[in-house]
Amino acid sequence: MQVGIIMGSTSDWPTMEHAARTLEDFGVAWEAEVVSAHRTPDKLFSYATEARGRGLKCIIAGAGGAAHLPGMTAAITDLPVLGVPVESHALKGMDSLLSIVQMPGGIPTATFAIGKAGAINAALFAIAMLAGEDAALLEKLQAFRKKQNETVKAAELPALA
Ligand code: RP5
Repeated sequence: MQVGIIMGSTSDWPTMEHAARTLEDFGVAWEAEVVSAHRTPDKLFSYATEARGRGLKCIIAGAGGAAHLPGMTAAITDLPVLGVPVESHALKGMDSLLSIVQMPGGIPTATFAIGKAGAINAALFAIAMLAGEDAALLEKLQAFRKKQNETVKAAELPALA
């Protein structure tokens, strides 16, 4: 596996599956697991400790509310950790965002947008990192960006009602 996707709860999967789908579309090998910083701290410790040795190149971690999973993962492993704030019911993900982004100096955790866009962008960011040493993957990323550019330019606005 190249990219590990972890999340605090099965309830995060509808958001985090967008990261998995994006990696899948680019042919990047991924795995996904529920690893809760609060409910299964022992699993978090072993997952983060073993990640580099198992060959993972980075970890995408999604969590909502008191979203300590990305930061705690980054505290344990020296792999790049890409944090996705999952939209919470009570505070719409602002709690998740602030929990992930406000890391103390010394333990960097990349932070993406709340929800689906963040999950997709975390995967694209992981792909961009991996593409530095993978010419075929770089070609796919460039083709994706070119197609996106063309699609947006070709889009037409609806007529007035
Ligand atoms: C966090 O608490 C999870 O990441 C999830 O976003 C949130 C709620 O979890 P559940 O109560 O739905 O399991 O740890």
